[in-house]
Amino acid sequence: MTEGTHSSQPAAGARVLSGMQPSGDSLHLGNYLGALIHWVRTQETYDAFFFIPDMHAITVPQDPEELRTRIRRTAAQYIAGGIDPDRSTLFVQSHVPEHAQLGWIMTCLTGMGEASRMAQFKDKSAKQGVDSAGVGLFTYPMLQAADILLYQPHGVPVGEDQKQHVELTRNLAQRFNHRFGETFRVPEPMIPADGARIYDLQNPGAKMSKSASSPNGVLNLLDTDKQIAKKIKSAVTDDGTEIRFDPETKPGVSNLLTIYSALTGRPVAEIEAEYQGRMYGHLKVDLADIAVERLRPVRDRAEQLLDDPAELDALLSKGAAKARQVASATLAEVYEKVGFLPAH
Ligand code: ATP
Ligand code: LTN
Repeated sequence: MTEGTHSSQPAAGARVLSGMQPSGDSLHLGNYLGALIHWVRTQETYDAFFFIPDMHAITVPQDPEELRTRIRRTAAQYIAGGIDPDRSTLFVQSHVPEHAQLGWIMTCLTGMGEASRMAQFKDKSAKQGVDSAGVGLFTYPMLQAADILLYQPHGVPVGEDQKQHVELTRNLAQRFNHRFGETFRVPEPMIPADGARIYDLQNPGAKMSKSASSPNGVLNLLDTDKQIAKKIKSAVTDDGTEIRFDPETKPGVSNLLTIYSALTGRPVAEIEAEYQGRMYGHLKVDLADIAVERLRPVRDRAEQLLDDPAELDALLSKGAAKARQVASATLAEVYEKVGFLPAH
């Protein structure tokens, strides 16, 4: 993870925090290569907190049983993808009530104008019509600011699409500090410079997303070997035959090269050189093998964890207890600063 436009690398030992919504049955390759593997790397040097923003998930309608399943599935995939619950603090947002409590204070600190400028709200509310969008979708970024500020992190490892929310978080932290006295650390977004942005395999003009129109373009971490191989082999490629990284004229092949490079750690130029004079089919067959081998242990481990939900729940409640220690100290200071009376 290197410098983005205005993100800087926190020092060793610093704290980082991030989360991904439990909005699908499986994370996809974009979540894995664009977020999860970077989180895993941060564990080496930082005091890392990773959580499952289930309260954010209900900003759009959810089926209760399905949501419960998806929270566990997301947790299992965090761990299977390499998050070590002994090293990092892994927890579920709704287990730590301080998120909602600080979220309210952040909401009161935010202007209507600045909230209206949030791109994710504009996109998501446009999909369902602004009048029928829930107010929670509007206040989503303020809850996200609370998620972050409660833990006083130095850095927030996220994809480019979350930069605006981290920017709002910084503004709210500075505003609070200015109004009530120094309280919050102002966190930096940590946006991977090599930020593998993964595109839909069937529609390489759109990012790979849980809400994609066709399931064939989305490679899920929990797909079977057969599904993984099939999706890669039937990926849309471009006119011509040359295997060259050129997102403008060859978005399909470029996406496959990005995935190849991210899965193997080899530079794109080296892969291009290896496939010089060979056909798209060769690249796809090899990449299918690489993806199957790489994702199999992740899926197997996730399934193993999901076979024992009681054990998984116990792990999550241990994480929540650790998280609450930090969150409750921050919230107590905030309550005192805004002028609330002590409860006892
Ligand atoms: P949705 O379709 O519901 O918006 P999503 O699949 O786009 O969901 P998010 O939950 O918004 O995923 O994102 C979780 C994390 O994964 C974020 O840090 C985001 O930057 C990263 N991410 C999501 N999609 C991609 C992608 N296609 N390529 C790289 N990173 C991605
Ligand atoms: N909005 C983020 C999920 C999220 C998050 C956070 C990420 C909620 N709270 C706090 C980092 C820090 C998303 O959609 N990926």
